[in-house]
Order: sequence, then structure tokens, then C-alpha cells
Amino acid sequence: MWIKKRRAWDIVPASEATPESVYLSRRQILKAAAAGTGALLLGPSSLLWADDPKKDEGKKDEKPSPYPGRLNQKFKLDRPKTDEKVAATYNNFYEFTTKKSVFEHVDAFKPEPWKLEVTGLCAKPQTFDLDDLRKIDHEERLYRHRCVEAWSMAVPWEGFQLSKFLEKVEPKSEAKYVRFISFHRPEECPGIAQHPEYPFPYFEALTIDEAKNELALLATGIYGKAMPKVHGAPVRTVIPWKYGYKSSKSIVKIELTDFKPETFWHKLAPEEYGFFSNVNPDVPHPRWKQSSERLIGTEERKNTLIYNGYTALVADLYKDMKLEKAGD
Ligand SMILES: Nc1nc2c(c(=O)[nH]1)N[C@H]1C(S)=C(S)[C@@H](COP(=O)(O)O)O[C@H]1N2
Ligand SMILES: [Mo]
Repeated sequence: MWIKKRRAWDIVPASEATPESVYLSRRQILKAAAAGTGALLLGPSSLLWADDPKKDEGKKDEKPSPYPGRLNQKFKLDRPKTDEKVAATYNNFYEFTTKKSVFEHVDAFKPEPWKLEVTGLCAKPQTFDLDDLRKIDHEERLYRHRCVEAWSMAVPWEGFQLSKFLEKVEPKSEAKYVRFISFHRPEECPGIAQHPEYPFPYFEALTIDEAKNELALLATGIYGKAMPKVHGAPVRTVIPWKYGYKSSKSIVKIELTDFKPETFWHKLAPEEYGFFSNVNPDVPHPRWKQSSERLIGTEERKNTLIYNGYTALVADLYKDMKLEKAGD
């Protein structure tokens, strides 16, 4: 019975990101001091008390929350938002299970603390922790989200433009592609041992121009809160004009390359999943015809839109290319 567990849409609250261990150990030291055990005399920890040690006592160690970000009015939906619980109980996240009930398999997943390394062909490679990411100005964007399995949802993401984030590392002119690597912790992910045929960690990629497109997001939340485990806590990409598998969940590394990187689904089935994987109603996948889609929750069917309805913002990226295959 899943309701006995932590509900799938319960998020890791931003408050859990506070260095509670530091806070507790400070209180423990204070307690020890009060008990006269002389802890304060033990080595350099006493330097902690250069300022008044009591001034933070009883105060919660709170960080400003970036959620919800300011709604970016430019991105409008042509359909109602998907119900939050529906979106959080129907997911693809193969590290946990190949079924849609990911929420029943994420108990062991510990998305905090976390680090995101940005490396490769850039002048300023850097590693970001969650506090660094949450300090970046967040916005909320309503996007359609379309899986190649022909279902879709429409959700409010919380995050910032990938382009703005990449500026921080100063990509070199030789950087032509951007690779995204997801986390790899088999001990927290029951799906990994169950499916040795899958080449985890999950890996994906975009051209640098796609990554710089204003639609491409680095998301740290959804529905006005920090990202729940099922949607790819604590940080993922959102590439709304492409099939869902191009949006990588729970990423730990972004790499700028001068070569075209291999991608997870292309490696497994190159005939079925191309590199570009733009949503295209006219090009069927061998198992799912793409002309229409099922809206999860309401089960309504809608005609699929080329580029998932984002033509005005992305068509220029592909104007000189001939794209034919489902994935292309
Ligand atoms: N690391 C990782 N990222 C992933 C996947 C996955 O299995 N592992 N599945 C992809 C697929 S197929 C889809 S449709 C979307 C689903 O995102 P959602 O569950 O938040 O709707 O995540 C994508 N990102
Ligand atoms: Mo998908």
C-alpha cells in the first residue's frame, strides 16, 4: 500500500538542504561546554566562537527558497496543467524501475547532498552544489512534455535557462556538443541490478546551439517546489521540443565536447532513437505512431504538434538539415 509510505509527490524540502549536521554539532558542543566537559578547549574548534556563539541559538538555519520562481508569461499552455499527483505517479526513470510506478521504488534514493560538475571545453570548469544552484535566479515555466511512448503532460517547471548557466563556465569556441551524465548509485536504484542490459549511468546530449536555445532549462523543481525524486531530483534538464528521453534526470555532470556524443537510447536501439529526437507527428516510431498523444490524467487525445508546438523558437536550429527517422 503506497499511501503508507512517504507520498511520491512529497518533495525533499529545501530546509533539508541546510547543513543540519553542522547545526547539531554546534549545539552538541554548546551542551558539552555547559556540562563543563571542556570540549571548547579541544583544538581549533574553539575558533568557531570568535563571534558570539549564542547568537544563532534557537534560530532556524534557513536558506531563502527559490520556489516558486517568477512565472515567465512567455510560455503559455494550450491545455490544462496536469494534476500534480498524476504527474508524480506516472514516470519513466529506469534506474528505479521500467514500470511507471517509480514512486514505489525511490525510498533508498538520497538526492541531497549533490554535486553537479561542469567540465570539458570551457575556460572555467566548475562544480556546483545545491546551494549554488538554488541561489541562481529561478523562474517558473509552463511546458508541454511529450514522451515517445505517445503520452504527454503539461507541467510548471522551476529552474533557469541552461544557456545562462553555461555562460558561467565560459564554453570555448571548439565546444560543439553538450553531454549530460546522470547519477550512478546502484545501491539506491533497484532498477540498475534488475536490468544489466542497460548501460547506466544514463547519458544524453544536445548540440551546443540546442543547449543554448532559450527553451532548454536546467530545472531544480516542479509545481512550485524542489524537484521530487520521481521527476529527477535534485536537478535535471528539460528540453520540451524533443521526446522526453532527451531530458536527463538527476544529472551529476555536464561536459562540453567537440565530438558528437553517444546517447543512452541510441546506443541501445540506433534504428529507433536518433540523436535529435524532435517531436514529429509525421515520423512514426516502430512501436508508437506519433500522430496523436494521450494526455495523462484526463486521457484526452490530442494531435501531436511538430516540435511539440515550439516551432517558432526552434525551427531555425534545423533549417539546413534533412531529418527523417523517428528519432531524427
Ligand atoms: N536518468 C534518467 N533520465 C530520464 C529517464 C531515465 O530513465 N533515466 N527517462 C526519460 C524519459 S523516457 C522520459 S519520458 C522523462 C520522464 O520525465 P518525468 O517522469 O518527469 O515525466 O525522463 C527522461 N529522463
Ligand atoms: Mo519517454
